[in-house]
Amino acid sequence: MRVGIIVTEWNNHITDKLLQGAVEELSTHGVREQNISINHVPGSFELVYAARQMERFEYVNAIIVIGCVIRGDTPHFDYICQGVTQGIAELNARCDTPIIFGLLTVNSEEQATERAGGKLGNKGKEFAVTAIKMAALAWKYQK
Ligand code: DLZ
Repeated sequence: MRVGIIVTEWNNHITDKLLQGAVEELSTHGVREQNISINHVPGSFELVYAARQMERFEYVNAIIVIGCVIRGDTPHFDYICQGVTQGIAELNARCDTPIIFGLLTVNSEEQATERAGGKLGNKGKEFAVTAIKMAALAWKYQK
């Protein structure tokens, strides 16, 4: 199994931990390190384009996009969250490769930390398990 991961530089103190959790979980389930392709993008808004390019040009069985958007004082939060959510949903409806939505949308730094290896665990591990399950589903329906 080959898994692509796209991860943001924005809030990298959080996204690096999610990435680490995802990679560890994938290797626990037998995905080899050389079969995990990792790409970085500046921010969450860029995840959709990168996922589309990866879907088109790289052979992977599932793609995980990882980002973290923290609510601020401007409407930017809502625009980014909406853009990424809609963009990834549209790609999933159109493409053959499942794309896993690993975007934390949180109100505070504290909420992000809790989900990136803190008291609520590491969501990166959940993204990895979802990727494996969806890759298996995609394999089942391959024509
Ligand atoms: C501009 C911006 C802001 C305000 N906040 C975040 C954030 O919390 N998380 C994130 O991943 N990216 C943020 N960005 C950057 C945008 O996603 C994007 O990179 C820029 O608008 C350039 O397209």
